[in-house]
Amino acid sequence: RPTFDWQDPLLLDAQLTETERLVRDTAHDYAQEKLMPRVRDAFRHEKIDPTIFREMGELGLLGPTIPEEYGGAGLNYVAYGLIAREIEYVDSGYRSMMSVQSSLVMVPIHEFGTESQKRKYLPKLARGEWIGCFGLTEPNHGSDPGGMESRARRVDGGYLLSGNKMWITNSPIADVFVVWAKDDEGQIRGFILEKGWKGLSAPIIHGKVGLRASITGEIVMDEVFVPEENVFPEVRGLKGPFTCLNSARFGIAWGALGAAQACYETARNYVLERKQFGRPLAANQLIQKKLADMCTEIALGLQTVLRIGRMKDEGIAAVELTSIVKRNSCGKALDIARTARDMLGGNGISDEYCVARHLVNLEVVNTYEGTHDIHALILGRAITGIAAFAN
Ligand code: TGC
Ligand code: FAD
Repeated sequence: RPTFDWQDPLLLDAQLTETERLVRDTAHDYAQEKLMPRVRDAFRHEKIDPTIFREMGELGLLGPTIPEEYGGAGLNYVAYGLIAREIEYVDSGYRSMMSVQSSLVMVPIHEFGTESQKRKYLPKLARGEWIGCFGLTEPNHGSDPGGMESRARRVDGGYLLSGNKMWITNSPIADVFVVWAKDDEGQIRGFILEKGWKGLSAPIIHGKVGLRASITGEIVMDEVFVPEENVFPEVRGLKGPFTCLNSARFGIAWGALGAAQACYETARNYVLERKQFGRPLAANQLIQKKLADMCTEIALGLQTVLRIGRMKDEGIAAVELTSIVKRNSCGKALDIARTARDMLGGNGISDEYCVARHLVNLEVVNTYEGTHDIHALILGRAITGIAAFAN
């Protein structure tokens, strides 16, 4: 009879194309050989290594869905998800660096940018020569970005941008800033800013207890002049930033399951080795139930993200599906990380093991790109036709 594979019970691998497997293996080898040896110290000391962008760029891991003519790898969404999963198996912070660059910076430039914006920015971002960030959240507007206070005042030859963005991944080391602000008509517009422009700064936010291998900062704009050629010409309203979020949230849905897998595998190996009361912890029913729950949730979660990836690739995925998987993967991964942390006892607290690090990272991942509850409300609106978050 067929044998049970505890790491891949539903045989995800067999459902992938040859190209997808190749991409997965490339991301896997990179993550294990180059990221894994760095992560403990990076997390412990909040140490950010910008060369990671160039390393990822060389392997085609940045902007993988962007067409080759603009420097991307021209891959499908499933391949993007597989990359996110391999990177986040090591650390959510590294996946954050990758997914902001890919989905939140390269996708809007590709979707909404002019031909010259695409030619100027995308190849350098794809190679990791330039680092990008995405400014939507503000100190007073997180879940409700539509209330943003940043303003873009029309002036001769362009716009003057003023306002503050908060909690922005990559901003202190960014060369390219995709920022959203309201114009004189109160419409949300997208702008590409560059490091060094007068009035633009990006102070670092210290003291994060999670996602410490990824740098986070503010974006402060004091009458920054943005020339017309750096404005997205057509897109108006929240559709702009939300289009980027559709892609990034999908990547997170895969990525969080990578972190969950790392916790599950670590917990399994630990309880097989560790003896209490004269026998391995793994011999106890309570322990086995925890492993069974982890294995089940990861396997079911992976089938769902794969299905939604295929639907995205066919162009038939409603945006609300992304809320189903972003919410489910993050919530389940967080539960798995907490349980794994518990199963390792005191050792689960040490950063010599990955579980506590994944746990605090996943608290962030469950919050950014729409909190767990905000995604419930997006789904609630789709199910009932009533927006619970609106007036
Ligand atoms: P709502 O009325 O729903 O929509 C306004 C306009 O946007 C359109 N739209 C979408 N378009 C494309 N994709 C989607 N998913 C879309 N959802 C909505 C919609 O059709 C409408 O267009 P139009 O033309 O009619 O104007 O707007 P709302 O203000 O009522 O929305 C409420 C809510 C809760 C759904 C929304 O604001 C929300 O999703 N809030 C969460 C905020 C969020 O996710 N922020 C993320 C910031 S970036 C980040 O966290 C990066 S972390 C990255 C990392 O480090 O990995
Ligand atoms: P709030 O919106 O104040 O929410 C607080 C709580 O209230 C949450 O539990 C929420 O679910 C709940 N809540 C809110 N509204 C409702 C409602 N109507 N009904 C019920 N409950 C509600 N943003 C960017 O733009 N770019 C980035 O690169 C980026 N990177 C980030 C990196 C990190 C490390 C972190 C922590 C955040 C990042 N963010 C980024 C911001 C992130 O998207 C926001 O933190 C997130 O959207 C939540 O917004 P908030 O923090 O203002 O919380």
